Amino acid sequence: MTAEHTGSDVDVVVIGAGVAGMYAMHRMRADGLTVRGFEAGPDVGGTWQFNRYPGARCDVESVDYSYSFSDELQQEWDWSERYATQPEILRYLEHVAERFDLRSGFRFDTRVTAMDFDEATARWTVRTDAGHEVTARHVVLATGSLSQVNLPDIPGLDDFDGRILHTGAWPRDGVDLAGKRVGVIGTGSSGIQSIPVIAGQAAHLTVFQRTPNFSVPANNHPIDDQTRAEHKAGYAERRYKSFRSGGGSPFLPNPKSALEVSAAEREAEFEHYWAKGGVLFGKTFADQMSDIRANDLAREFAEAKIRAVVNDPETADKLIPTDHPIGTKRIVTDSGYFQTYNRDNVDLIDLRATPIDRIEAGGIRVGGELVELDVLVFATGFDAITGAAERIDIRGRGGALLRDEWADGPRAHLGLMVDGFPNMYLVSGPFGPGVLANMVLGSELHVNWIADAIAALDTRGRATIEPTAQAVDDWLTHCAELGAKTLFPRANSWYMGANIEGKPRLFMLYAGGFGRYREVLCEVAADGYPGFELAPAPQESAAAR
Ligand code: N01
Repeated sequence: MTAEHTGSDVDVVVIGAGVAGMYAMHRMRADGLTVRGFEAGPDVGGTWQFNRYPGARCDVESVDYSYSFSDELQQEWDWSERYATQPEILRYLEHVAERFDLRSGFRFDTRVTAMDFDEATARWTVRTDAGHEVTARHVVLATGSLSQVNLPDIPGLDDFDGRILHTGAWPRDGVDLAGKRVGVIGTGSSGIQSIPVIAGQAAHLTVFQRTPNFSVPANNHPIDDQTRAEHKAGYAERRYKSFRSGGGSPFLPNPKSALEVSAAEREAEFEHYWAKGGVLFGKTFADQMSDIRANDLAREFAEAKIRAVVNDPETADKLIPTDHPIGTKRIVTDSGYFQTYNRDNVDLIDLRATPIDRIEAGGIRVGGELVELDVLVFATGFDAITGAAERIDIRGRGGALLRDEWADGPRAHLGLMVDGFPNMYLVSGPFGPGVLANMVLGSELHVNWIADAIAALDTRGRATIEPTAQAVDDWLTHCAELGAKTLFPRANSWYMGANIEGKPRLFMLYAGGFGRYREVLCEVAADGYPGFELAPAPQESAAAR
């Protein structure tokens, strides 16, 4: 059992006790570093602690969306379903925390509010809302890319007499929706997952849809004993493939072009990948995400699937996206979403046709009519990728404030480090693969790279690592070029920052594939960190002058 490290000067501060922060605590401790962790929430779990909304589950298969760092862990843990529910994933993360004694390293219910880099000592001072002040050589921001909830400022919100909820901050003790008139605003992954379940619980549900989304049935099922045994026997190969794949799971896209095959083969392939379920539909053809003609074929197939299950053609029309190529917003993985609109107790309001006038005490007024509500659920997403880091007052060299430096768009080399902010590491930061890959393996990859970089500094007697401005510029250009070869920039998605008013619109992910990204990180470490400056401690460099 490792005792809580309460020192006020440590090697590493880890911010966040989600999937990434938990592994960072484990790995850094294993490396013999002193570590202190802070977590704003009441316990471990990050995303899976906060997103407790009805129907929440992962859209990556449980066997893949799990840590690879401990074979004993993956051999001993039993997943019950192909796509795990939020409660099961949280139980898993709690088990990991127990097993590796991670909670003792974190202070919970404690939010980091500020951190400043002192150039004279090459140390960060980290401050919390509970009055802690800790100095550290290194800081790992494991603050999550989808953690800062977006609550739109709709006129009259404060006037509402009923209960207001956000899917990303769902109450820990649950919510009883029985007999209630519920409104859901937002039809992204959170809305689409929760709407069928809320419809089954509430007296009446009104969905306020601004933009329809593509969604593919999960084809979820329990994992039987034989499959579970096969998973466990095959973990080594599964992980090997995942770390070399495009998306961090062991599934390869069909290498063919949608445009080169016969209509019959195309249809059969679409059916095959549709049956695989969820985001895997995006892998049906190699050019589906880069050639609009191929994408149109996939889109038309998905539209027909929607029409086939929605009874009312006018409702089906409203539910079919027309503003973005399929897959340029994350394809949702659903369980009975479109069929929900066949229920008598569900209404769909198209906000493009009839925008919200205002929220009132009794509900939402739309097109002059009051929709009476007891509960209003915001499934309106997150200030993604940059939001959590920008909420902290982070001051790097010369007192530069990170959010000011990022005002025209974030900067980060390899999705990991920012020029002017030495020894500060972002896990799943901007211009990494982010959600285009499996977030658990992505977090492990990042944390391992960070831990190796710290070890390299210590071995070489260097104090700080920091990317050069040129390296950041080059990486941003590279990411923009990769993005421009895809259809992603055509959507007003959170990948583009387009879901938040005033946020710079640019593609903030690395689209070169997880396997290639991993190779780049490995090459940079093996080649002695080109693009980074590894500097001695300031007093040593002063003495040498
Ligand atoms: O958020 P979103 P999310 N008035 O931003 C609408 C991951 N995730 O929480 O498109 C009316 O996708 C907005 O409309 P529009 C996954 O990576 C994974 O659903 O901006 N509507 C949109 O419909 C996912 O991509 C899982 O026009 C407003 C919705 O709210 C990411 O998290 C489950 C509005 C927000 O959709 C984010 O998903 C859940 C307004 N003022 C989440 N403002 C799984 O693993 C916003 N909207 C399955």
